[in-house]
Amino acid sequence: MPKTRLRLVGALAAVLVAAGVTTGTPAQAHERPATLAELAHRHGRYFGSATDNPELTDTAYTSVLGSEFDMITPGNGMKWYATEPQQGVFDWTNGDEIVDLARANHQRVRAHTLVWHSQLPDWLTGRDWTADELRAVLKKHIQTEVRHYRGKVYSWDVVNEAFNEDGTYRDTIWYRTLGPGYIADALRWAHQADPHAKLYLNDYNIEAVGPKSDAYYRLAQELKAQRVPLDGVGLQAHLALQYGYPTTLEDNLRRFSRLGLDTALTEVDVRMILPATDEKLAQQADWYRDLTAACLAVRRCVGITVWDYTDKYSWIPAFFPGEGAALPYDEQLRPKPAYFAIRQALGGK
Ligand code: 9MR
Repeated sequence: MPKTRLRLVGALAAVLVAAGVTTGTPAQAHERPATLAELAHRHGRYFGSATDNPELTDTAYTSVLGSEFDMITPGNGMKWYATEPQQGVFDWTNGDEIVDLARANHQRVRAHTLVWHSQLPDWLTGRDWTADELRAVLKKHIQTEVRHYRGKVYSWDVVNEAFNEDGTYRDTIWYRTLGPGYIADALRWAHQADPHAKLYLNDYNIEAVGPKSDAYYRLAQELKAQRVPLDGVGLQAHLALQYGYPTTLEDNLRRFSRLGLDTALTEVDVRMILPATDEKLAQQADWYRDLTAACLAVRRCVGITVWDYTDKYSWIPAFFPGEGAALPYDEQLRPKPAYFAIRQALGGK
């Protein structure tokens, strides 16, 4: 095209853009700041939040949940006590409610959790089982639940919190009765039931390199060597200002990546001893910024999920009396310094 014609076309385009004619997107779309999900997406990551059924009647809450995040984890609705309250009787009410809401909001779901020692129904914990009986109970639970959500969830936390702090196996009904092989069995059964779901092991206090994360590293190596279908390791990241930041987080994520595994920060919160001061909130913001940057720095760290997004619905005050203020939004659903620090780490304004 000759130069003058080019200049004319350019000028015309500028006029049309100024008039809002050519872009096809409403002018507000450009003014609205990008959401955490959109910012994370630019890095090929997701940004998620846990939620729980009782909160879903709070429309101010669900409005932010539905817009700011692109991955949802049910905090309780898919746990054993909720999904198989009597042996062989399954109840999908709470899990389905969250999956349906996520679908309506075009969000994916990190499903949580199939094999855990906690929040089990009484029929399961209230009697003794032989290994054969318990194996059959576990297989049926896993396969029925995974099949129910087949094609509807991105991933499963298949086994949750299997190790002690010193890296030995946690003494649970599963380990005691079935031995350590229950983990490989659970992964294989889940994979049969939904071959496309990403299968994770998930735990807390494994953000830093240390005895507990070493145990996961060794187990992951073994499982990979045996071709057990393991896709990722979830680092819960329930952090506390008074215990210090896990400075080896990035190295730790990287060593799992090198094994050919995905990693994710799955239940992030950063609690503090109350009252929350400006200083503590600023330190908390630094931690959120740093952990976000650590995930972005490691190729196979696929995303970050906060363990609910607002202090209004955090689990912390009930479990750690005198502590709280752990999440990026305060109890009035106002973004805190931590929220802006995450945005900054994600390259947003
Ligand atoms: O957020 C969950 C809370 O509502 C429950 O009361 C609690 C019971 O243990 O479980 C919470 O979620 C846990 C998650 O399932 C596994 N990692 C630790 C989380 C916080 O306890």
